[in-house]
Amino acid sequence: MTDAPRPPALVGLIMGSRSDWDTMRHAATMLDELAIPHEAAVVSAHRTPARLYRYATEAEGRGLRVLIAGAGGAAHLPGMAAAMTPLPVLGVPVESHALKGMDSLLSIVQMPAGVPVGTLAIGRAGAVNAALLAAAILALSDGGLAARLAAWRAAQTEAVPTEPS
Ligand code: RP5
Repeated sequence: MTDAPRPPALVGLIMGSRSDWDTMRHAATMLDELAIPHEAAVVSAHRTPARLYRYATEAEGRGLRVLIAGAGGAAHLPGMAAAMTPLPVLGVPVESHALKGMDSLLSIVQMPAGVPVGTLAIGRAGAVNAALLAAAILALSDGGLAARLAAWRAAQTEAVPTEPS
């Protein structure tokens, strides 16, 4: 028996380095939980600029609908991707060793007017929320996904205990 062909990716997860995967895997896990087809790639603004150019300029044509870009330090990846694609770009500041991700956050959030990046929190929370925000964007035109997202949120609410310990 052969595996069913995988549906084409709707979300592109990109990151500046393999070292970012420990953070960005949380976005991938959430996308998996919501059954959102996605792909992941290392695309560095500084070390592989030609790869970034190709990825960003081809993303929409390949069928991607949202990009999630994670980077740390001088985190130019989300902004440069946003400069080269009409797709919504969600930026995840990866926690850096030197400055605990403040450098990543400020690099990603402070975009000039006209080139928006939806900036999330530093680290795991940002990665998870980027996936949830991508899901909310896609759910606007996908009723099945809207239902899965609503169910996920209801389950989260249900799981919060009343007692502190
Ligand atoms: C950035 O530099 C990457 O996004 C990563 O967060 C940081 C460090 O990269 P490595 O030196 O670990 O490859 O471009």
